[in-house]
Amino acid sequence: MLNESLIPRVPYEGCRSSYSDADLVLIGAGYDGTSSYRPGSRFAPQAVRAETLYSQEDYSPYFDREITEKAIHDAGDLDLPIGNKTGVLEMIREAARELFADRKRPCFIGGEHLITLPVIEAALEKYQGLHLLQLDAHLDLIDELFGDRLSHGTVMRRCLEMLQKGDCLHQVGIRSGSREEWQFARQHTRLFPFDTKAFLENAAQLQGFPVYLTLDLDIFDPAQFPGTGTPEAGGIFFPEFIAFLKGIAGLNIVGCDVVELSPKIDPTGNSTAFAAKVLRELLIAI
Ligand SMILES: [Mn+2]
Repeated sequence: MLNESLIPRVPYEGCRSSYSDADLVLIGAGYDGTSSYRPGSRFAPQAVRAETLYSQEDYSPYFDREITEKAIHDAGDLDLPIGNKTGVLEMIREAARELFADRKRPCFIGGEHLITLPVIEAALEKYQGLHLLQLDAHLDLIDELFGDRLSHGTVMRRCLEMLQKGDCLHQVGIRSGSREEWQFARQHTRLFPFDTKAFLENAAQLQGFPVYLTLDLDIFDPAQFPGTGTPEAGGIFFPEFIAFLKGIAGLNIVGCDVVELSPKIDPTGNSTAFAAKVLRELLIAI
């Protein structure tokens, strides 16, 4: 156990709420140590802030709301011991514990998808009956990837083991995975492949439950979002994402993360700008 606070209390430049006043706390977890194809998501938190997050319009015409109406504190980035996976996961878990204990709703900026695992561990200590809502191109249900049980390809399998009940993991927009993973998902999770429509028809069932939203940006079609480590053709487009956010507006979202932006893969910067807008609309919507 670490005794000192892990959450940087000096607000990032441009952020308007103090930590004590904040409902939502934005925090970077730039780890990409298990990325199997193209790494680089460790650079995402800084890229999102530096290039776009604080230069966008405050007003969202989709929600008729300004981001300044939300009490959001940007705590900067965790100083992760990159290269030490156990240490990275432990630090993220402790930071998440601290945020949940302080009654904050964390929004982690990845990093790769493995960063979700320690956050879910911490969330389960706080919230009984937690539902995990995953937007992703990939199932992430492999038991071992390259002999490793802890990777961005196994992360939802590990989360599922902690959730213990398959009807608590909702996998939305999925369009990739091995036959074994798909068979496993059909038996053990609530699977809504290819788009968000079927999930939204059932979203009311989550009313009253604490819900954690994990957004793997590779759910989006690579035509608009190429800057990710494992792109998959056939993804959703931005207007569908806005409809999804409207569809979950009544749910009790207790925390979220946005993962798998790899900014240097898209040197135009468009993917980073896209991710920043996604993040802004998400923060305004929840
Ligand atoms: Mn994923």
